[in-house]
Amino acid sequence: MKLDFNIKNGLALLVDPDDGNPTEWTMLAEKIKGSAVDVVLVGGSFLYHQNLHACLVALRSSQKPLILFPGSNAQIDPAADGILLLSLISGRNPELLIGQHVQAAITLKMSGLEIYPTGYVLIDGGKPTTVSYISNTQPIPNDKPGLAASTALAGEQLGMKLMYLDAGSGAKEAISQEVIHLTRSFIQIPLIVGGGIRDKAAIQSAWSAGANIVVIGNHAFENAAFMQEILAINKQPLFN
Ligand code: 1GP
Repeated sequence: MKLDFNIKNGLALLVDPDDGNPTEWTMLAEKIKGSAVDVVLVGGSFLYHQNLHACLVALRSSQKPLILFPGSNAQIDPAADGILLLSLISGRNPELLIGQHVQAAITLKMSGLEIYPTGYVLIDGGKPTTVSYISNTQPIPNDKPGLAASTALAGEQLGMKLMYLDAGSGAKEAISQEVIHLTRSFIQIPLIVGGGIRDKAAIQSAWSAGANIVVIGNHAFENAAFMQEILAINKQPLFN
């Protein structure tokens, strides 16, 4: 299942394989089927259980594209449809710019996964997140839209096919409209935005600033009412 990320008002649900079990993921897949969710991202910056494969197998019945969002080259599994091949371009850690990719290249080629080369830009979301700790990088300050947008532009010029602005899982503050808007005006490629999004207003705000796809993780799993809202969200009146 190949995914066109260049959609309007797209929604991605991020599933962390460290949370849940096959029964729960199967129930989740049933809920996602036919819902407003366009794509399911699976992965995490640090996984301490070996649940990735079981999670993907259980989520398959959702009939949505399953795309790996890997924290490391250990998170490659052909049971997915594709992988965001992330290069952490806001950081200066060579392992996450090219090192892990070299390690994974042959495995990825053999996997048959659809590869989506993705510029990954961390923006400060008001508190340290697992991803900033694990990646050993500094996020870009949220009040420096020019720096974020220039970083994304450099990624596009280097040939990346998608751009992901992330405040990190559980961020206190979602990425500002200014950052999203300026980045959108600098680049042509599809823009994914996530981190700390906790209500419909924040989703709409990211869409109207130019995000193609908004990623919802933590809060949907902490708050059943929000999960229901996302699954049933009516995107039509929100079109720009
Ligand atoms: C994190 O963008 C994702 O990488 C989602 O973040 O869990 O805060 O929704 P949340």
